[in-house]
Amino acid sequence: MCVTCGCSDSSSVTLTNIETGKTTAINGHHSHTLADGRVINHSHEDDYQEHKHHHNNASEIHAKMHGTTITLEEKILQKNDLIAAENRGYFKGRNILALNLVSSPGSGKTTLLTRTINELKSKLKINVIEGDQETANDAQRIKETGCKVVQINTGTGCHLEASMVKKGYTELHPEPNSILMIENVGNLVCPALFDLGEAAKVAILSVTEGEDKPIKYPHMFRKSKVMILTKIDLLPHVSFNVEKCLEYAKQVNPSLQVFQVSSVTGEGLSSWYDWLEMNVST
Ligand SMILES: Nc1nc2c(ncn2[C@@H]2O[C@H](COP(=O)(O)OP(=O)(O)OP(=O)(O)O)[C@@H](O)[C@H]2O)c(=O)[nH]1
Ligand SMILES: [Mg+2]
Repeated sequence: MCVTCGCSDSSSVTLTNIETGKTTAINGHHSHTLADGRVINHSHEDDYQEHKHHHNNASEIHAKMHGTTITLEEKILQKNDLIAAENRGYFKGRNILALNLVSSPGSGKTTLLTRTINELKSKLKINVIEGDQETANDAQRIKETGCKVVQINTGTGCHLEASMVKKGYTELHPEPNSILMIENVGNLVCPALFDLGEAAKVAILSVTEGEDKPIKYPHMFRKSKVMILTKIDLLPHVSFNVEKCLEYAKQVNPSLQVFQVSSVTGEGLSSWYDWLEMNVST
C-alpha cells in the first residue's frame, strides 16, 4: 500500500489476458528517493537473487524503507481514526447528523446537495463541507442556496481526512440538531479508507457510470450505509441495467439502503428526504 492512498502494492498487481484467461502477476517498477538524493528503482516481482544482483546493498536500504513505509502508513491511519473519533464526539454532543458523500467525479453530488438543501431548508438546517482538489466552484454553488459552506482543496490529495473535516466544522460552527453534508473528493477508492467521524457514508452512483461499479469498487459500497443511484432520468438513453446494479450492490453490502433519484426531475427524492428527516432527530 502507498503511504496515504492505500493503493495496492505493485507486488499484488495482476494482468489477465481475456482471450486466454491467463492471469499473471505483473512487474510494478517503482522508485524511492533517498535522503542523499540517490534514486532506487526496483520491482517487487523481481526474483530475490536478481533483486540483490541489481541493487546490491541498495536492496537492504530499500527493505528498511519499506518497513518505515508500513509504520508510517499505520500511524497516518491511526492518527486519522483518533481525530475521526473526536469529530464523532463533537457531532454526537451537538446532535449533528454528519454524512460523507462519496462517489466518482461528476456523479452528481453537488447537484443532489443543492436540490436537497433548497427543498429542505425550511425544515432542516444543513451546512456543507466541500472537498475538491482545486477550485471553489462547488462551494459557490452551495452558497447560492443560502446555506453555510466551506471548501477544502486537497491539492494533490485524493480524499478528505478527519483533520480537514475538523478544521471545516471549526470554521462553520454548525448549529445543534442540524445536518452536516461533507462532499468528499470525487474518487471511489481512497475515501473508503478514511473515517471522517461521519454517521454514514453515502455512495452516489450515476447511471452513466455502468452497473458494475459496486463489484469493481466493493470497499466503498461495503463501507457505505446508503447508495443513491442518480440521473435515473437518463435511463432511456443509456445502457444501464438497474436490476443488475442493485444485485451487485447487495452482493457486496446486503444492508445497503438504496434510493433511486433524479436531481433534475426530482423523481425519487422524497424517499431520500424522508430518510434524512428520520435520521436527524431535531
Ligand atoms: N440528467 C441528469 N444530470 C445530472 C443529474 N445530477 C447531476 N447531473 C449533471 O451531472 C454533472 C455533474 O454533476 P455534479 O453535481 O457537479 O457532480 P459532482 O459529483 O458534484 O462532481 P465533482 O464534485 O466534480 O466530483 C452536471 O452537469 C450535472 O448537471 C441528474 O440527476 N440527471
Ligand atoms: Mg461536486
